[in-house]
Amino acid sequence: YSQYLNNSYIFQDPNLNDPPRILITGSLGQLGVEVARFLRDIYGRENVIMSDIIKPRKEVFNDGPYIFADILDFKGLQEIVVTHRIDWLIHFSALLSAIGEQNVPLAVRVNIEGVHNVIELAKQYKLKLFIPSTIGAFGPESPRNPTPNITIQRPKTIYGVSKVHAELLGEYYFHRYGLDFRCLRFPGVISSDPPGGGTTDYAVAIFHDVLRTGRFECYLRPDTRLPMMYIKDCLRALWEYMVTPAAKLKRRVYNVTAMSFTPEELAATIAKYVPEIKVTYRPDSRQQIADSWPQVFDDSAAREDWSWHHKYDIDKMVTAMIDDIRRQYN
Ligand code: AKB
Repeated sequence: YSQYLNNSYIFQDPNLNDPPRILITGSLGQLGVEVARFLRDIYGRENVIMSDIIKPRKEVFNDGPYIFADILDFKGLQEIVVTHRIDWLIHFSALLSAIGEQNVPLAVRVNIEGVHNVIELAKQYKLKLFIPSTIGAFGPESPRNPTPNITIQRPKTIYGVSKVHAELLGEYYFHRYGLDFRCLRFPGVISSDPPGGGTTDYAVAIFHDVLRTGRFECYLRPDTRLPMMYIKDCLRALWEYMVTPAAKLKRRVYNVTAMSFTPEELAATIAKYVPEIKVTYRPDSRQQIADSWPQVFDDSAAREDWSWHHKYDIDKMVTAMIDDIRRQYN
């Protein structure tokens, strides 16, 4: 990621001389490991502390600091913030859309009570707080093509409800207490690390299955259009947004995206590079979730206010993913 150090944007990052100490919760999920690697490259290995309640693979320990943190234990979190002199909190702990429906009480605890804890913690210790939101924060009553930054939000999953709750609570703490709350609504994020329990996961699983077996059975209909983004764009969006001076921000919650495609279109693009690919379709309960989500995401506010721009379209993403995964299996 050192290419970003040559990017003119970084010269606007006032944090470089005095790097922030960053805690990432739920850091063993799809985004955590990559975000930690990315921010360690910029701010130094020791300044980015990964945390979770799971015992990680050995390599995670070798890469930099990793600690136990239970987001439901407020006192434990206070201790971590004080002991490790935390300045930024990146809060990834959450049950995603499909898995959340299978265990609603747990999703309420992790996704809602967890947010109560980190938001109060961030207020007490004046931390900059990032909580991701999602296309899943919209529902069937929202305009779907395109879905603007501000519109009706009546999600039908507990995941979506918990994300709207986080958005509103964060905005409230910003207005009421001046909390530096920042939130991006991400589309499906595509990376070679497997996600877990989401509705957009097919767009990752297809690469693993096709490159191993040549086949893929998709749990969504071939014409299900959803917004998506390659991991490198996601990491850059998060960091560029975090270092944007507060004066430039007209809001605290922004839609971001890079592309929109259907399973059929993704399969056709992969077939350019893996011609023997065979995809079949067997929709399951995730279809109903996908049918209630945005098809095309309007992220013009992020593009205007802090110059967000994506670099990966579907073709570039597919070639990058094929390279990433071939390297993993070789
Ligand atoms: C999911 O599918 O649940 C997530 C998301 C779009 O937030 N990947």
